[in-house]
Amino acid sequence: MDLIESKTELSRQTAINQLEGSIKEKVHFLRDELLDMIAAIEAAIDYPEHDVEEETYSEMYKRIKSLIERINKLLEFADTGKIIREGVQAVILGKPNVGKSSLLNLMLMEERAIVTDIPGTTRDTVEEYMNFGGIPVKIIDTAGIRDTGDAVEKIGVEKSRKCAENADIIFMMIDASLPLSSEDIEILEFIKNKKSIILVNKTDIDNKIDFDKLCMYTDEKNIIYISVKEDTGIDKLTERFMELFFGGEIQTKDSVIISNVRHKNMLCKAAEALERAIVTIETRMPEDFISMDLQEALSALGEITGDSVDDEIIDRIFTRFCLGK
Ligand SMILES: Nc1nc2c(ncn2[C@@H]2O[C@H](COP(=O)(O)OP(=O)(O)OP(=O)(O)O)[C@@H](O)[C@H]2O)c(=O)[nH]1
Ligand SMILES: [Mg+2]
Repeated sequence: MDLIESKTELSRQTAINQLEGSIKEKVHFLRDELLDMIAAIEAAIDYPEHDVEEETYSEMYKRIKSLIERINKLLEFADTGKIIREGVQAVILGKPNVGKSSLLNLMLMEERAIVTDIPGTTRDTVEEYMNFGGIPVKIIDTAGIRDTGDAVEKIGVEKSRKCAENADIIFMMIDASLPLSSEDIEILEFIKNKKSIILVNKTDIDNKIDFDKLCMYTDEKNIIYISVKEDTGIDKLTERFMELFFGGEIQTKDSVIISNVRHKNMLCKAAEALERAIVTIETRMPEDFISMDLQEALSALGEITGDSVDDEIIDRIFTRFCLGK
């Protein structure tokens, strides 16, 4: 199963749900094992007079190592992007020849789309997935928008518009070496009430763009001067994009993404806590220190499955060791 191959919205959603479900299930098993270990340690600490199965340091060491390995597997899975493939949809929009495909190539660091100085080069949308400032992004290059008699180009232009309608954010590009044209204005009007960043490109040639006029269409913080050719200003774009995203201003239709990014963070947190437990064991610190590290991992994983820690441990000690009964 691959999210990219999911052609329809329904199958894509199903794919995501299955993925979510299978991750939760795996995390649930990890937690179960952690709970067992914590219960054993706590029982040994709290009720030394009872005959509690004694977990040896080396057995715990092995079990924790195996847990770390399994968490890292899940993280690998996250890193290959299957979880985060359906990230923020960012669409590069603009009239022909402003440098849209050049920007896509620069961001991906590969010659993904054809670039020429002939307006109307890109005829169809080009989609790729990338990590942009740590945020999973589906970046879409589009055919330059203009009135055209060419039947194929016309379809492409129509598709560009549709794509922009569905975008979480639009990167609208204009050419700084030319004054604003009616084509630019038409697109600016189109993006006016949409979340967008205006990229003034080709600043290595000239800047003929009236800044005040652009401010009529967006907040000035969303106007960024770049040169794709000289690779300048892209850092500012990344910065602004991150600001908008983390400020909650970019609304993804896919709330699942956020939770997946969160899942990933929680898995990392759990792995870190377990690594600390390993060190604790290696340095032969008292058992309650190990328990603390394990509980931290348990609580991080609980953020994914929606379980809280407190009562669980007590319950587990009683069910497993039948203490105090
Ligand atoms: N001087 C300069 N030229 C650039 C810059 N960015 C792109 N170009 C050139 O502008 C021309 C058009 O670039 P493309 O990336 O194909 O433009 P596009 O917007 O994708 O064009 P369409 O696909 O026709 O809509 C090419 O010759 C690029 O090399 C820039 O920052 N500075
Ligand atoms: Mg192009």
